[in-house]
Amino acid sequence: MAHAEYRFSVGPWNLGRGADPFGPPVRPAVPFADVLRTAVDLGFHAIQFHDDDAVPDLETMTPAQITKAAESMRKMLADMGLVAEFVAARLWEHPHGVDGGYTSNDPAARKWAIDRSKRAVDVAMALGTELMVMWPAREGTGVRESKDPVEASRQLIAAIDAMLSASPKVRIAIEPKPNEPVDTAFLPTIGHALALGTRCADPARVGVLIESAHAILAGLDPSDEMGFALAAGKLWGVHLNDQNGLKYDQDKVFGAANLRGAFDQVRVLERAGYASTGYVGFDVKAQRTQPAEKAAAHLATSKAVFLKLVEKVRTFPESVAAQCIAARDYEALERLVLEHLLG
Ligand code: 3MF
Ligand code: MG
Repeated sequence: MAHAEYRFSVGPWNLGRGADPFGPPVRPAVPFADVLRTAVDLGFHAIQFHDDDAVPDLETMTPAQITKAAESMRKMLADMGLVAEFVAARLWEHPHGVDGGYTSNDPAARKWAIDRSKRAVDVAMALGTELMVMWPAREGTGVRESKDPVEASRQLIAAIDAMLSASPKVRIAIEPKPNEPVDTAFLPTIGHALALGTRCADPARVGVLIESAHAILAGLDPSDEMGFALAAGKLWGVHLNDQNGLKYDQDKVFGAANLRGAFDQVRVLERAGYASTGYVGFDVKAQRTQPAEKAAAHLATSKAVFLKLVEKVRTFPESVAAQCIAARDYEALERLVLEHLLG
C-alpha cells in the first residue's frame, strides 16, 4: 500500500535566540527571509505564524493595510514554495495581556484581546489559511482566587465565538497547556478544549492542536491525547517535541527524552492516516549553548527522528503483536516493542 507523504511545518520562534528567564539572548535575531530559507533547506512545507510575525504593526493598521501586508507575506512564501499553516494571536507579550486577554479581570483588556484576535483572523485569511491556533497562554491564574473559573469558561467561549464570527471559513484549533506562564491554566488538556468547543457557536469549526510536551506537563500520554482527538476528527495540528518530566517547558528535540513515547505518537498518527489531513509541526527550541551557525540542528534532528520512527512503525511486526494481544501475553508484547526499537 502506498503511504501518504508527511508534510512538515515550523514557526519562526523555533529559530530562537537562546534567551531564558535567567539570561538574555545569546544569538543574533534570524531575519525572516533566513527562517524561510532554513525551512526550505530542511524540507519543511509550511510556516506557522503568530499574527505579528506576518504583520508586525497590525494593531495600528487599517483592515485594508493588514490584508495588503499579509498578502505580500503570502507571496513571499509562495515564491519559495511554502504556505502558511496557521496564525495565532500573540496576546501574551502585549502590556494589555499581562493578566491574560480573554479572561483578564480588566474589561478594556478583554475588549482589546477580542479586537486583536479578529485582526489575526484577517491576517490568516489574507495569508491563505483558514486555521487559527489559540494557545491560551495567560488565560489562567497565579493566584487561584484572582479569577472566577465559571466566568472564565464563558469568556473563553465568547472569545472563540467572536473569532468564528469574524469569518465564515475560519477554524480554531485550541492548543491546551496546563501551566507556564501561568500556575494554573483554564484549558489544561485536550478534554477541556474539546468540551469547550462543543459549547461554541459552531462546534464543527473548533478543534485542537496537541503539543507533546504540554500533554506530558499535564501528566498525560501525548499519544493518548492524540488518539482521543483523532477519534473525534478534531486533531488539526501537532507540535511534536519532548519533555523530561515535570519541569519548565523544555521544547526538546522530538524523542530526546522518551523515544518509545515518540514512537507511540508516530504510530497513532500513522494508523489514523494523519499524513493526509494535517501538518507535522515541531515546537522545538535550539539549546542556549548552540552557536548561530548550528542553531537549526534541533529542527533537522526532530524531522530525522520522526521519519525514522515512521519506518519503525511501518516495519513493526503487527501480526506478532496481534498474537501477543490475543494471548493476553503483554510481557511478550513489551519485549516485541523494545526489541523492535533497539533493533
Ligand atoms: C507555548 C507554545 C506556543 C504555541 C504558539 C502557537 C510559542 O508553550 O507552545 O509557542 O505553540 O504560540 O500558538
Ligand atoms: Mg506549541
